[in-house]
Amino acid sequence: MPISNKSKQDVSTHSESSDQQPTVNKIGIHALYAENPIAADEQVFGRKTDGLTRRGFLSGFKTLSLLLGAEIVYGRFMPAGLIPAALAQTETPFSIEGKDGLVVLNDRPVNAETPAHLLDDKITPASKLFVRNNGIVPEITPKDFDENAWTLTIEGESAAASRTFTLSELKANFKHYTYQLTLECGGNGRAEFSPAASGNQWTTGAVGCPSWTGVRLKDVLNAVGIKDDAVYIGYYGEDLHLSRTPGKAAISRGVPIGKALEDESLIAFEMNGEPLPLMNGFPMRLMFGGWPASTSGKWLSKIVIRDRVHDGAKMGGNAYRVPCKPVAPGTSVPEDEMCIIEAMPVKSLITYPKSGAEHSKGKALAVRGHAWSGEAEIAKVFTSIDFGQTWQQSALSKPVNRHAWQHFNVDISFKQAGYYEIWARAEDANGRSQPMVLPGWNPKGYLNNACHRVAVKVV
Ligand SMILES: Nc1nc2c(c(=O)[nH]1)N[C@H]1C(S)=C(S)[C@@H](COP(=O)(O)O)O[C@H]1N2
Ligand SMILES: [Mo]
Repeated sequence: MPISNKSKQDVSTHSESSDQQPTVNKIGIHALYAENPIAADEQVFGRKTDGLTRRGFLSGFKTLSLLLGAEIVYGRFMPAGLIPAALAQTETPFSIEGKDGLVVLNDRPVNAETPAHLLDDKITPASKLFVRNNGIVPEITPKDFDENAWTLTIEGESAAASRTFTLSELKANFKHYTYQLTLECGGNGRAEFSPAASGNQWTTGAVGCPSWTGVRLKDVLNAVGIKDDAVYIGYYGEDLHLSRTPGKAAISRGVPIGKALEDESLIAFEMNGEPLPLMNGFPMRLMFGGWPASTSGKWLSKIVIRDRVHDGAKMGGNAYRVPCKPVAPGTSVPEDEMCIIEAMPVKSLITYPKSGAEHSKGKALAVRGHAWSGEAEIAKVFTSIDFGQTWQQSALSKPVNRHAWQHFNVDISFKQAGYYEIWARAEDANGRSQPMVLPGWNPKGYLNNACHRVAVKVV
């Protein structure tokens, strides 16, 4: 299975110091591991593990250590079939106006993610927020933009009336609120699924947590009037379907009315005190913190209040839905056994050090990152440097508001020089945590909240 995605790291870039077989050069390391992780271990690194524990090394320890440039100190615990974190990162620079250091996954439509170390800020700057477009970005010129010319219409079976507001009216007639809200694509982490899931091969960077200013969706919906039978809202934006068919939506998703009426659910027109970047939905978008970002409609022009689950584009089939009950990898699941993704699961990201960093043995390494969950506040974050054998609890901040990510930091000491992986694992107030390996397989590769891993070479 050849892969064409240019962000996939080709093993050939690491081949100089190793004795790999030539076939490896034709296929990316993720694809190779996705096909058969144990065979990939052997093919790439000559690695064999204990058949019972599936950890450690019967062979290949030297090759892999050589490739990583240091001895794998906790090698006896290293799980089989796991791409070393040092080799799993992607590094293709991307340039779109106003974005800095993002990695391109696709340019038609534009999709770009942020390398973990560039998400180090507590409040994600606009230049570091990922971009996920399903269609063609509307032709709007943010400079000299006329706020009287952009309208938002509220209608639908369960709207008491149909009303249209200009952006200036929305800004003038409703109170403004500011919240820091986590925006994460439901497919963040998809690259690791096996069998491989189609779609953008996000690694860890389809997430960010800027500060958003706007009006409360509930204030606007209540001003129009919500009928008693309302169950859902749906959005429409001004982007075009890739086919450029007039009137055909690229995406039109929504949330249950309960989520729509939360205080933090916004019609947002500012990110970090500035107008939204065009790519992130200028001049206004929905913002539902902690839910799949596909619910946060960009270039917003219409909201429908529905008496049934919204049935717009990408609400059905395998789109943003997962099997209601766990299934074996590769299973084909009937429509009626698929459930819409609601809150995103517990997750964390190490933003310092950058994976692959060198650190000197003499001093402790100050590790930091963020943790979040769409369901509940994060209660604890742990890190491990021995492939999950032991865990150290880190310091953790409170969220500035509901659905904002939290920050953790911990000083880690290393007794011996060598190759290490730092793993992070968060746990929320309901006791829900992150798996160390891939969670439940689903056809489109959503909801991968496996522990984040970064490589560190201690010298
Ligand atoms: N109108 C519109 N809204 C949209 C999309 C889109 O393609 N069109 N993509 C959705 C998806 S799948 C995601 S992950 C987020 C991405 O938001 P961002 O590009 O601001 O990071 O926007 C959501 N809202
Ligand atoms: Mo998404």
